[in-house]
Amino acid sequence: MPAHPLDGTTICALSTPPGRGGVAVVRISGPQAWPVVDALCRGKLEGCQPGRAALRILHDGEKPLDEALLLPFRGPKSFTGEDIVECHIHGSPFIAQRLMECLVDAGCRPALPGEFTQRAFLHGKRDLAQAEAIGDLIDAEHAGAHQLAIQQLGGGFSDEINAFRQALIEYAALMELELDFGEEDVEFVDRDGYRKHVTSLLDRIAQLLSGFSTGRAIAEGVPVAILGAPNRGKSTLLNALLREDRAIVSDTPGTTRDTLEEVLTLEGIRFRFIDTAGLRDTTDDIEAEGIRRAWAKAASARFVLYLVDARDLVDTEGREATTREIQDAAARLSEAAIGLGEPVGVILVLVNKTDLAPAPSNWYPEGAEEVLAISAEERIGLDDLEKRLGRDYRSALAEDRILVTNLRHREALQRTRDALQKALEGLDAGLSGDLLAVDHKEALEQLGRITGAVTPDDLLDHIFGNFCIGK
Ligand SMILES: Nc1nc2c(ncn2[C@@H]2O[C@H](COP(=O)(O)OP(=O)(O)OP(=O)(O)O)[C@@H](O)[C@H]2O)c(=O)[nH]1
Ligand SMILES: [Mg+2]
Repeated sequence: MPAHPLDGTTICALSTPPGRGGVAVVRISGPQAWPVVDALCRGKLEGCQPGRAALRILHDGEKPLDEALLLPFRGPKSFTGEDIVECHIHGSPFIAQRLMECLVDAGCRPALPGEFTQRAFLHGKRDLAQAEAIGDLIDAEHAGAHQLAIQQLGGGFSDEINAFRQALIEYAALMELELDFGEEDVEFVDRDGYRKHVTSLLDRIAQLLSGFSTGRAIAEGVPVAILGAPNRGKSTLLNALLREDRAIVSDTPGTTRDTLEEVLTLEGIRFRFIDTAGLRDTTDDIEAEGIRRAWAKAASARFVLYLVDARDLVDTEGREATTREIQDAAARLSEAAIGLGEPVGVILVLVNKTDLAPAPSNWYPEGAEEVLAISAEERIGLDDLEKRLGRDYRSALAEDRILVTNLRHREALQRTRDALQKALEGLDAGLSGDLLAVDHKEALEQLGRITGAVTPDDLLDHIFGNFCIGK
């Protein structure tokens, strides 16, 4: 069980990655931050100005340990809201280790993961959603994830949640009044106004929730499944997209037996391309398992690239058979996605091997969103495919839309929605204010959990426990 973060202790941590480097930063936060470092540099910190760097010799007992650049801050004008000293030392693991030992000997405590950010939250420097965004920012490995985290850190999402809460708090107060005047049967809450307000709030929450899968896909990588009968060129396409000979390609149908997933970032959006086993009826158990996995991956993908062979589309009969095949696949995928409670992925039909036969014009099989002509082997049409895949995600990011990516936030929004819906039902049933207040307050509480206005301690420990030490 972590120590309580506001227990009056002074914490210290190496905030840069362990190991050798040009510079390492050791951070100290808490009431003893200044005096402890002051002692290490023999009384030469106290006179320093907060926010101004000072070059000082840090001592380890009698001996100099390092020449360090000290950056002191005075709370509340600091990241944590407490007194802080950052020691920028030379990046030697030995110096960092010794400095940490000296600090602990002087009464500091090594910080727990995320404890600096947790203190920032508890001192009101950041709300919870913003504090989580710091974690996401540190974890961001590609442009899309980075942009989402920066947006959330900016506080737009928190502002919106706070505005929701503010309006609900006013209604809650009026409901309380009705409770006080319970005997006299007066209504302080304007029922129509309340209904309108809650309905528009529900619309906005629905919008935020529907953006979740987009936000999540951007943060984690957009899953794109490559699907189709054997020999259509699925593995060739994966290799062509990756520009690397990753999957085995051969003209033997049934070459790919298992799913194979590779990550690729295209113009800032990260994709997870999944090559799958060719779909066909088979009596081979292993192949059948591969095909089952292919369907499962496709059902939860945001895009399904359904490959067909241009040579099968040269006559009407072939086109009709392929159309039926795609319709069946589309029906199967949408049923599976609904079963999973996921949005149905976009099916792009790729007419492959157009180096061998022309792609038919005016052929739009039902169930497919678009038809693109490509040659995986000759790398024809791949630019258009890449553009199409990134289009919606790039524009979602460009519009600066608020995209919920955090599961915890989604859950709180869902519970808010459920509670507000119940309140509306209660309103329709003519419930009195005190009864409405129960669901209404539940909605308020759930919203409050997002920004941390309402937070059980175990939730905080869970959130900050996933951070790195020193942040
Ligand atoms: N001419 C031509 N041949 C291609 C093209 N794409 C793939 N091929 C060939 O088609 C054959 C099958 O390719 P694969 O990529 O192994 O096909 P697959 O869909 O992965 O097949 P399975 O793994 O068996 O399901 C190979 O001989 C490829 O070289 C293309 O655009 N043009
Ligand atoms: Mg293959």
